[in-house]
Amino acid sequence: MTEDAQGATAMLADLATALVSGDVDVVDLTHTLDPDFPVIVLPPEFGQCARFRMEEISAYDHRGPAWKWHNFTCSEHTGTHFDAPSHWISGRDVPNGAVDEIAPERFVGPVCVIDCSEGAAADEDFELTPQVILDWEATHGRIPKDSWVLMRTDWSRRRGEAYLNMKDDGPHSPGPVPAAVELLVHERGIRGFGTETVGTDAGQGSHYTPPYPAHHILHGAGRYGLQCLANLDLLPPRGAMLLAAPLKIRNGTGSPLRVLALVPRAG
Ligand code: 23J
Ligand code: MN
Repeated sequence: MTEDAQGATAMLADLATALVSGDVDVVDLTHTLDPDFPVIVLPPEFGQCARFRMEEISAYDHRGPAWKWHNFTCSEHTGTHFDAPSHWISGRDVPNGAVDEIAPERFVGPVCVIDCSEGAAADEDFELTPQVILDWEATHGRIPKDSWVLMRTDWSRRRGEAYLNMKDDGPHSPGPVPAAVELLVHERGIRGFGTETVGTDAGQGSHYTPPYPAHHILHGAGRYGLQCLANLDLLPPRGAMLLAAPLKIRNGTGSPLRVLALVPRAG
């Protein structure tokens, strides 16, 4: 073995030890998939996303005496889910832009968490601006290239109608302004951007230029999205490792998934 390979082997052994001892926690950032979990609602002239549905095939009964199992249906964009570049027109020609084409090493990587929970509590249309990012960096250091950036809002604690927060003029929820996504993608070179809300964009994101700037800019640059995340309050601002591997759906534009974070124990 080379010295590098020995070092990497030792590092993985240390990780295994840390996982067993609890020095590294595994934190689940995923909502439970069930029919009540809200899905995005678009204006009525557009096609709509399906909620999660489950039907019993058998339950240790005449349909299958020793086994229980279900069929389920949902959208690629139902529940806690991954957005691939091919989801958006700006990313339609991005190489390896569908979930089945993305290289597996892209599914494991470092993560930064920008806490916008106070702002979002005060203003349901709270905007993540470049200044919020620069303020975060002044405290925590520059966002490393190829990391995930997650916007914490505590929106995941909302239930029922309050989650989509639909008003006469459409949904209201926090999200990034175009210049913030430009900064993250083109100046910091992030891998992807994730939120606790139903989209990577603000509820009113259709009114920006370009419309839905997170989708447009991220996917146009071959970057990824994560939505409907939970438990972001359990993550440190930096230093955690994100595991987010979508289902391998041929030509899939996204997928529900289990999102996990490896988090060093505090203190
Ligand atoms: C389609 C159109 C607009 C949006 C979305 C989907 C999502 O948020 C999504 O789940 O990717 S904003
Ligand atoms: Mn999506």
